[in-house]
Amino acid sequence: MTAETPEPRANRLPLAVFVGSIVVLAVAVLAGLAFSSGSGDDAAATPTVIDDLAVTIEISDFRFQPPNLSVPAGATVTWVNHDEAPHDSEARAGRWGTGLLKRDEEHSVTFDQPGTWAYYCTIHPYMTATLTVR
Ligand SMILES: [Cu+2]
Repeated sequence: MTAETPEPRANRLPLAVFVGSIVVLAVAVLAGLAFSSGSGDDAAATPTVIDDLAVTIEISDFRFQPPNLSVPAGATVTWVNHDEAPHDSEARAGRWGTGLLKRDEEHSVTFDQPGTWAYYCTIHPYMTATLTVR
């Protein structure tokens, strides 16, 4: 009566499927978090003020770093993509863009005129950032 009998094999399969589903769900949630962390207010972050005339913006983990950058007029800004995924940087106003950057590719743009540029990745539009030329 109290003796435990091993479950027949056939009854274990649904448990494996259940556990497998939990794992898949957990991965999906984590992936969702990763995506949500790459969206939203990056462009509104506190500006990183740089005085150099040569500045690099790293694209990594689906983010532009720094996401809000201020540079002096005449600065050359270089975007470098460190992700496996391709990215680009395109001004919302459409005046400039880096073109498609595959992993480890880079593109430089020189900004002579003051202004504030909102830009984003056209492949992943939730990747947003701001560049101010002062
Ligand atoms: Cu992208």
